[in-house]
Formats: sequence, C-alpha cells, structure tokens
Amino acid sequence: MSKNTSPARGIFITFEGGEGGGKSTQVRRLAEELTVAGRDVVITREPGGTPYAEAIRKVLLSPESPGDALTEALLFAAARRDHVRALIEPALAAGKVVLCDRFTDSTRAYQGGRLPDATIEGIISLATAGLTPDLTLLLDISPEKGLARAKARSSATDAFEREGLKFHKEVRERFLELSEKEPLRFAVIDAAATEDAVAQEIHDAVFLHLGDRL
Ligand code: T5A
Repeated sequence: MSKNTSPARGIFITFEGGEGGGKSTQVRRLAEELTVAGRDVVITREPGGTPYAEAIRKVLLSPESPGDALTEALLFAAARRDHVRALIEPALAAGKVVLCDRFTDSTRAYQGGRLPDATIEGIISLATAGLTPDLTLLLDISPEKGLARAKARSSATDAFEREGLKFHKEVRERFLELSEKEPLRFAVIDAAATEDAVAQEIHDAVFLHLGDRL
C-alpha cells in the first residue's frame, strides 16, 4: 500500500491596516520567530510578491493613477491572481507558513467605499478562487499617527498616501467593520504601542488562533 507523503497544508496569515501601522516590521519579526521555531516561512506582500505583480505594483502606486476605484480594483486583482497562482498556493501546498503584507481586506477597505460590495466581492473571488487567510492580523492605528510614521521614514509618498485624512479615517473604519463581521478570522492589534509590545500581542494572537497547527 502506498503511503501519502504529501505535507499537511501550510498556514496563511495576512497583515492588514492603514499606512505606517508597522505591518512590514511585524511580518519580519513574526517570520524570524517562526523560523527559529523550525517552520518554513515565506514572506510576501501585495500588491506584488511575484515579478509580474511587482510590475503591476509600480503602475498602481505611480502618481499617474487615475484615482478610479474600479480600475484600481481590477489591477490589484490582476496582480493578486498571479501572486496566488504562482507563489501563495504552491507555498501552502508545500506546507509552508505564508506571511502576506496586505491581501483582499485592503481591497475591501481602500476600494470598497467607492464600489458596490457585490462588485468588490466578485473581483476578489475571481482573483483568489476562494483562498481565504487562516488568520488576519489587523494592525489598527489612527491615520494621524500612521501617516506621520510613514512620512518620518520617507518623504516620498505614493498615490494612496497622498489621499486626505478623511479617506484614511474611512479606510480604518472599514477595516474595523470587517474585523467585527469575521471575529474568528481577525485579531485586532493595537499598532500604536511600542514595536516590542505589538510583536508580543501578535505572538499571543497567532498562538491563540493557530497554536494547534504550529
Ligand atoms: N492597496 C493595497 C489598495 O488600495 N488595495 C489593495 O488591494 C492593496 C493590496 C500599498 C498601498 O496599496 C493600497 C494600500 C497602500 O496604500 P505600501 O507601500 O505597501 O502600499 O504601503 P503600506 O502597506 O501602508 O506600507 P507602509 O510601509 O507605509 O506601512 P507598514 O508596512 O504598515 O509600516 P512599516 O513597518 O514600514 O513601518 C513604518 C515606519 O514606522 C516605524 C518603522 O520603523 C517605519 O519607519 N514603526 C514604528 N514606530 C513606532 N512604533 C512602532 N510600533 C513601529 N512599528 C513600525
């Protein structure tokens, strides 16, 4: 009798939230922790993650952006389709832990206010073929603080950072609404705390939600 040697499916964790919340910083920290613990970890981001999707990222974040939500949502989806097919799904099939800096909830939060829900969900579903994160860490911070952090790091701003405070407040509200709709998938993290405190809160959330699989 042949033995099933395929690895158990991996774990998909996404980091979400407004600008400058510390997502990239905390993706790196959690990756280090899980790697030390012996897990095979892949770090990736959206828009981007594959050469083709990184090329689309340049277009999306360029100052030439027409600011049309449907055009944006379709481009994010095209990048996401390539990312899911070429990187995320193969890594999960190989049993890896995939840590992704932004995913579908960013489309819901950033493009969602300007398009009907059914349009957003249809586009997301085409791009992901139903792939949903096992856990989403929402790094929640006031836009005032987050944008100040992003600005302190670099004076160059992308098309989305240049949006006004009202837009970023609405984005934050939409993220929080999403977390209330799906409390089992989301963990809301206080991203205004120190880097170490945020890392500890993320550690606790990851082991609370996924400890039996890690
Ligand atoms: N977008 C994306 C959509 O509109 N729709 C979509 O579907 C998707 C996928 C992506 C843009 O695209 C939009 C959303 C975005 O506007 P991006 O460059 O990837 O653009 O933007 P962000 O993901 O927002 O990246 P940032 O680099 O701005 O923010 P991060 O990753 O949250 O923050 P990080 O870790 O780079 O930290 C920022 C600064 O703060 C410091 C760091 O050292 C760094 O200097 N910092 C802290 N300082 C104090 N205390 C802490 N706890 C700190 N943590 C980090």
